[in-house]
Amino acid sequence: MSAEGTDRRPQLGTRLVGARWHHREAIDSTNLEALRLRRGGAPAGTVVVADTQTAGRGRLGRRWDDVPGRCLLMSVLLEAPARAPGMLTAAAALAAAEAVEGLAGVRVAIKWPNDLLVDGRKLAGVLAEGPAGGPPAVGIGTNVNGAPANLPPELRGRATFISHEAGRQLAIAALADELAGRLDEVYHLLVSGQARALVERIAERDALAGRRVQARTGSRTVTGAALGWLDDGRLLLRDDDGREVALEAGEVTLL
Ligand code: BT5
Repeated sequence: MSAEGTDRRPQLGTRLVGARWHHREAIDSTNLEALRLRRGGAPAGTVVVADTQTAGRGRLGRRWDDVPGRCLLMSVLLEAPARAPGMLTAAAALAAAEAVEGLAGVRVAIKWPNDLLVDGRKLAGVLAEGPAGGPPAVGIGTNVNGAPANLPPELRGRATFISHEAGRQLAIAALADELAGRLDEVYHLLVSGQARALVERIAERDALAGRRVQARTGSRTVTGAALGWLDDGRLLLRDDDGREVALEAGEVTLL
């Protein structure tokens, strides 16, 4: 594959995603690599996939771990900052959930704002990041062929893999292509003003709606019932005093 990456859109049947496709054996972070490529002139739709990351990134400075060669670690440069940044994360989470369901037949729940869960265990996470106000890289890490025991001890009780759930291995390259195709489709919905349709598909897999939760956002804690996602990516809650609260960012725990 050339250093400039290959245009795989004809093969993938996509409009944007896959405009350049880069594979790295090992890299610090596919998000960081995608943003470096952007600074070197890479176009929107550029994809970076790696076999392993040496400094995989989660939110708020947290780590993303992988088992080399057994996880899909993928980042995509998108075109423009979304008016509702949370929706880029939502779009990527939906694309990943639908890709896993389509290829592996495993039912996946989406937990606001960025987690994919199977029976409460984390299968994948999404991190959108980029220069302030600028177009972002959207990174998706998915555990594919392995078992929780392959991960660091502190994650074993909280994580799972597609193969562990499906009872069979999945070709990581096939999952990458499927995810690229689905992301292209949902991103198009987002930029063409159809966020409602996207949120309806998330609602079918919402891990929180109707559940009692505690949400922490900044220094604030809200306890109440999760009502669901809004069209701009915020989470709507009804707190214990009966007030509706919409959260832009934060951590949610099921009570
Ligand atoms: C996320 O953050 O879930 C975002 C993960 C994004 C990873 C992708 S991989 C491709 C791209 N390049 C990057 O460098 N990052 C993106 P957060 O919600 O903050 O969750 C992080 C937490 O998930 C950690 O603190 C661990 O508890 C847990 N975790 C880490 N690795 C995991 C794994 N492989 N499976 C399940 N849970 C994991």
